[in-house]
Amino acid sequence: AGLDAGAQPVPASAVSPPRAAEPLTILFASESGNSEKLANDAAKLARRSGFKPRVVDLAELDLAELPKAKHLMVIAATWGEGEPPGRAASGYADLMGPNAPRLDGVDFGVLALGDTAYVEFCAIGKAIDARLAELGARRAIERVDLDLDFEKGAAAWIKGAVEKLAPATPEPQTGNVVAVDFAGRAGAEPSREPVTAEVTEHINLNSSRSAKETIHLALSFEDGAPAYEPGDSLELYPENDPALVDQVLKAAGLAGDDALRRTLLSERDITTLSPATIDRFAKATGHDEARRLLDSGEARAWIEGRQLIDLLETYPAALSAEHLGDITRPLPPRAYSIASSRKEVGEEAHLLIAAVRYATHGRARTGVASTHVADRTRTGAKLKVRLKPNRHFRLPADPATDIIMVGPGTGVAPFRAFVQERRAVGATGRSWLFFGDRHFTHDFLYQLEWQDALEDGSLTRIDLAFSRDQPEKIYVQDRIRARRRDVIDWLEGGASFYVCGDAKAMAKDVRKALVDAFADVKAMSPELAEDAVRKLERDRRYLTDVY
Ligand code: 2AM
Repeated sequence: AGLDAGAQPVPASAVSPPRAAEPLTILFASESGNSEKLANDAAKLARRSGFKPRVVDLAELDLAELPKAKHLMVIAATWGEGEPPGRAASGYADLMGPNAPRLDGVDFGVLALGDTAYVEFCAIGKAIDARLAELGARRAIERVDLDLDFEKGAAAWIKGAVEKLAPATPEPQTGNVVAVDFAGRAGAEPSREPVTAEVTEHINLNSSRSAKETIHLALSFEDGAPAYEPGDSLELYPENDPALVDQVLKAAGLAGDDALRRTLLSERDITTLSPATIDRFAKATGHDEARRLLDSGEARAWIEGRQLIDLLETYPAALSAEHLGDITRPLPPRAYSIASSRKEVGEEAHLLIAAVRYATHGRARTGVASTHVADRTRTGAKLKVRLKPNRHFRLPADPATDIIMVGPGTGVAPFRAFVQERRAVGATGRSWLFFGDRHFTHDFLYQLEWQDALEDGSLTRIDLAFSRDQPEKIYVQDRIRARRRDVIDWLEGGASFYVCGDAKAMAKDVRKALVDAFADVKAMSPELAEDAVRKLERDRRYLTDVY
């Protein structure tokens, strides 16, 4: 009882669906949990509308079952450069592949989540939408593609989809039926409301001679820390660089507009440039040249390494404040893996944030949230944060289970939480960390803590890969290869394997090293070795938190 704390009383008909409730399959493909949460929200709403919903992760889909779904709702995220969420990769490949079954008689609709900062915006949702139709399913609901600020659009799409798919003779509906709490305040889940945190520690863990700057941030909370678990993230609501805000205002011919300046500082995304941004810019300004850039097909190449300021300076136009509002999207929060366990740090949460700085097209660029923290936040400052649970990146339920953790750079953050947690509960399972960064002397994040952990036994073993301390690059995957016998031995003993950090290269290279390790140690064919890793993934013993 009381699970739906925020919901209104609902009529009995909606609480107990008719016996012949319509089955509804809600299929999701999720990386960071947004699609999964929406799928669960949709299920709640559908249940109240007389459906018998079944929520299925594309990562676990039995494709042969799909034709039996009469109603199919798909909520699919696109990850990085147009890729499916890692966990769902093989399920997605199967759906796209030649052995996918016919889906005649299935009604479907797709909700696509993505990020317009990437060129292949919502590519996976689009592809699934096309594929389902190709397999003979009937598109009952038009697809909608949503950017990072998806919450309202998603709630509206789900409500519309449930209504459209609803059985021909629906249960009598009242306003209460749709009064679902999309903010996810169900009693069983921790609060996901944004809260204010105070910075109590702000320490650069790299030495002053390092090229890197990685900030250890300790946050405290007036009303207690959000109820996070090791593996969860905190979303941080950043502010833009004031100097960049001023450049944007100047380029738009709006310097001196203080109200707009405040809005741009904390509410609008003034860095991301996408074809959609250029399109909105061309519409707002009637700028022919910007329109020609889009029409020429060169826009994607031009966007590479460029940001909104480049657009404004390349295609000068006098803009109104309203134009700027139309062109930019809301400033999204950035998620960081929590680096602490509440069992060790109490009502605090620790984050590990690497300052992002680089130069492209002759201009210095900075990561919005990371330099907000590194450059414009000090001890005593307030930050707005929100808990982002990640129930797919969890310690084994049994503390006697061994764990192998691979976390170079800031990827080590959740493993500090894991080790703290396992120390606090007196876990008996062994823990093995693979850490890497550039230089031992400058970049060994939390070095003393790992040494302590080795001493007190909460860390059994550490292997280090300092990439730039010798002429040739040495990475964590090279250490895994070198230790492959022990790695496979631990896995055969039931260990779970965790990877956190860079998604583009590192996570793929590490996975490949593990496949190769199986092939070599177990004298398996490459195909069987791949299957062995897939089995670990399916059994949730190979878990990733990558970005
Ligand atoms: P590099 O910067 O010398 O290339 C943390 O950022 C560490 O990850 C650094 O030592 C970095 O090395 C390393 N790194 C870069 N690319 C990697 C990859 N593909 N796989 C594993 N580690 C990588």
